[in-house]
Amino acid sequence: MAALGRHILVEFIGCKSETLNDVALIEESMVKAAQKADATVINSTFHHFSPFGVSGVVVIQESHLAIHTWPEYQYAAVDLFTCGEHIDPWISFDYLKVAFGAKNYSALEMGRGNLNLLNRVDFDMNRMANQNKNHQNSGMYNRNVWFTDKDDNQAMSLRYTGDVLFDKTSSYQRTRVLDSYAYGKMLVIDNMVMTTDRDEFHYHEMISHPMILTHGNVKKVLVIGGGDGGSIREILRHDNIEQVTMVEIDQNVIDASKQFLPALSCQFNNPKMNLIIGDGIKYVNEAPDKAFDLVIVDGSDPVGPAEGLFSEAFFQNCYRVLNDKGVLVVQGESPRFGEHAFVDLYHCLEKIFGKERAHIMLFNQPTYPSGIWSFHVGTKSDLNPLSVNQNIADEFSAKNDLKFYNYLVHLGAFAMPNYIKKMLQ
Ligand code: SPD
Repeated sequence: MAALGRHILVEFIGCKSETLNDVALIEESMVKAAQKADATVINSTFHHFSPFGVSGVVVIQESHLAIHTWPEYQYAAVDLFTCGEHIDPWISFDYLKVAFGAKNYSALEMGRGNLNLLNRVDFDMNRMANQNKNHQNSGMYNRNVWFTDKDDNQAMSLRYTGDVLFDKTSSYQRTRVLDSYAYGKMLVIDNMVMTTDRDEFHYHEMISHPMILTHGNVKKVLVIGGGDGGSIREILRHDNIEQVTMVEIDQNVIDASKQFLPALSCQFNNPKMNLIIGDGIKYVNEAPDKAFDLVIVDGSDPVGPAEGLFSEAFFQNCYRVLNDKGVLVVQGESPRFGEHAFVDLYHCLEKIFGKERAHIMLFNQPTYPSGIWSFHVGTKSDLNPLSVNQNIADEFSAKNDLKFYNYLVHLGAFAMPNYIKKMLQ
């Protein structure tokens, strides 16, 4: 029977009760089930009932997957609805059967939109879009598609066009570029916002200028990660710099940025660049002692391939490869969104560099969950981040037409609110 969509009504019986009451696990399984079938996930929303049970839906480009669970009966009712030739909803079915530990099941497939019963009419999207292009609020073509970066309790969402401009999965991670309405092109790795066209300058100016200007004579730099190119763009504004070695684990990140974030990826061909596609942890392990003035860790969050970038062994090696006046700057997570990683990192650098030589910069980053983010700093000498020269900092800012960094922003970044001071004690 030729039909527009395939709808499988599933009964999963004898599932594990705990699984059917775990809203995060169910959402993750449903999203994975969609991805396994090669569907494009647009959004998901899940809800836990009191005292137990979960309801939720995953909206996919090709329709939706929905569920309601009754843990007390070890039962889940699932709808798998897909349109289009290339998606097989039975792949999602097979995945969920295992994920929920179903001892028994029944499933009924229906063709939806039987083509023997339907007549096609002349519905020309392009013509109608042209007619409506001045009616921004008509809502007709404004798809309401959101990307959400979240943990179990907090989230940051950005509305985007629904188009995925770049989508590649390496053995390390999935890299995407989405087109957001408020912040332009957005680089996403494994469901976390890495950077966006319109607020990237907060992050990239702050990861580089405060400590380069404080040091005053940085020549050799090592950047771990940073494949979007934003950090090297800022680092290379400093005339003293002789060489920047960048070790990025995933070529896909560089490719995505070169294709869709040209304002960030504009310095990869700079003759001072030594770009290595490889494992930054291994590189630092093997690098000679005292080889760099500055090491910048522009990594992702401490999950997946970036987890090792938050380990003590890695920072011990960073310390070793810095020369006697060397400085380490590390992407330090958020005191609000990643409190444990934030605190642990501070204590780790405090242990390696010494109490007086571990510092934190705070800055706002609108597109990261909670909006507040940090860089952690370790200095091998008694370099005081507040000793930066005001004229030099402000002249550098003005000459380069910087959008975020200036002398007072520099000073303010090192000021810790009292609740964060307490957190760090
Ligand atoms: N949650 C985002 C953590 C920051 C990751 N690094 C971003 C790379 C920008 N160059």
